[in-house]
Amino acid sequence: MSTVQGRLRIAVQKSGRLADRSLDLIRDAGLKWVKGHNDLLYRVENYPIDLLRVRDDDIPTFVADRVCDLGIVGENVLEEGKNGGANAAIVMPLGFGRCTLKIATPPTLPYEGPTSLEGLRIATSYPKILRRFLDDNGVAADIVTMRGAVEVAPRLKLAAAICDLVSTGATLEANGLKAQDTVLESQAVLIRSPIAPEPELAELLDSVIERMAGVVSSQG
Ligand code: PRT
Ligand code: ZN
Repeated sequence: MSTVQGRLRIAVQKSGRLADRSLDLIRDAGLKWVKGHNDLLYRVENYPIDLLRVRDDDIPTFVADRVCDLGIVGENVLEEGKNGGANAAIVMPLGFGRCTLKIATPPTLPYEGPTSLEGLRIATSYPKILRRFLDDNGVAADIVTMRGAVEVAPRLKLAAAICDLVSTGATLEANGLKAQDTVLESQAVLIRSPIAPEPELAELLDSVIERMAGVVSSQG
């Protein structure tokens, strides 16, 4: 899918945990946008660039297909979205949106490592990443995919354990669950399309990436 429009596009989360920090980074890199009457698209005034504001889950596909040239998304979403084809590539980690995808268990389940999950049902919003973790550890277990509220699954007897994102740990604690093994460490990353932009935009793309890298490194 090529977009012959003479403008670069950057995909950012419309609202949620990464939305504000993503726009901060883009602003600090020197891009000035105006909010259009169209909520989906913010137009950058000082460069031929548009910001596409979407659900984070859509960002890897948009960037893989070059609907957008760049995107900002959590590594967890990027990993889960990989489809075996030409995927978006990570340009650099951005140092925000940090979290850890963890196995967590109720006190009634003795846990001594991944093999303790053998034959059990595990609830998660990240079935592909969890399956790879289980396979890597030689564990056969059932996965129940839930869109949200994964932490209530053990109480509802939907699953014996869960695999969910953790940042402060407050959600696990409130639900009487204990964090166990780490399945994936994640943070927001800048991704770029495997498909090059029109030649006249290539230099601009490189310079935007360079300026974002400068902002990230200045933040330590
Ligand atoms: O609407 P859209 O689909 O765009 O947003 P979303 O609801 O799918 O995602 P959102 O905004 O919740 O999160 C966006 C990204 O932020 C995630 O993909 C992660 O990369 C990152 N992130 C960082 C987190 C967390 N920290 C986090 N704590 N995403 C989710 N959580 C949830 C977690 O699932 C659990 O429910 O927060 C709860 C745990 O938090 P603590 O602090 O209690 O441990
Ligand atoms: Zn999402």
